Amino acid sequence: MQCRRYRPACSTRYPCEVNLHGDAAETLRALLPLLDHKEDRSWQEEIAVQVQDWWKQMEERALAPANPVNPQRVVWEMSPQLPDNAIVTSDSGSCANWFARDYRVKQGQRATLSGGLACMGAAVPYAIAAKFAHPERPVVALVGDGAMQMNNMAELITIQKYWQQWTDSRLIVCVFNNQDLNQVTWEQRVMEGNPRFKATQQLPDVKYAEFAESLGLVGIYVDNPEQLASAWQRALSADRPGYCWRSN
Ligand SMILES: Cc1ncc(C[n+]2csc(CCOP(=O)(O)OP(=O)(O)O)c2C)c(N)n1
Ligand SMILES: [Mg+2]
Repeated sequence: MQCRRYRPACSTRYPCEVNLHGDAAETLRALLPLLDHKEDRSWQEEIAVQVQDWWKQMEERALAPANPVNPQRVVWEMSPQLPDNAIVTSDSGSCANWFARDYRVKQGQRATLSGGLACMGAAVPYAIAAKFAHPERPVVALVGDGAMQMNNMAELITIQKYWQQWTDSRLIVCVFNNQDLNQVTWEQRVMEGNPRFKATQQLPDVKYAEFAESLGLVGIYVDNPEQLASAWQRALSADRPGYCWRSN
């Protein structure tokens, strides 16, 4: 660990008085004995209550009725069913919001989002990389239909090529099919008065589950929220990569 008095790059967003450079765990361990224990726990307790309220709010939002399926519920139903060693990846798009809010990461799991909520098309390549790095762990990729059509569909062919090499064959690609570039639609709604440019915003409806089946993978189609839990169960107990598809 090194201590430097001044390094402008480290103070880009918030002014730092002392910049420490080092392995995060090692550095924190070295700092811990220097902290004074505070007797007043009121701030910590307040945050604990707020966190509880947040999860209650997330549950209400996820279970809010929608036709055909509320996308928040897709991730909400996934979360408790994931094994402790699961790895979850998310694409850019509205699924990044549900990944960030509705997935409650457990100790031992790993979660990866394309940096800065930026690059579309990352989720399935990330998931494949995760399978090569950890072939014994189940992996889930959350992907919008726009990102799916951009490049992730082609990566199913890569999965088909390699899945039999993986000791745990589970790689679930969960597609949020809303026939829309929804994240952009929301941005335009909030910032620009909701202009729509159909030529680029309206997406073809693709039979993702059937495409997966045509490759010899499992295809699961869901358009009823009550079937989400059992769809995750099926995908997580399948003997090969699975493919969860939802409408709207
Ligand atoms: C390569 C790339 N192009 C464009 C964008 C801008 N962008 C961010 S989210 C998004 C729409 C994503 O649509 P989709 O994958 O269908 O997910 P949805 O938001 O509909 O759930 C776009 C175009 C980006 N982040 N990366
Ligand atoms: Mg979409």
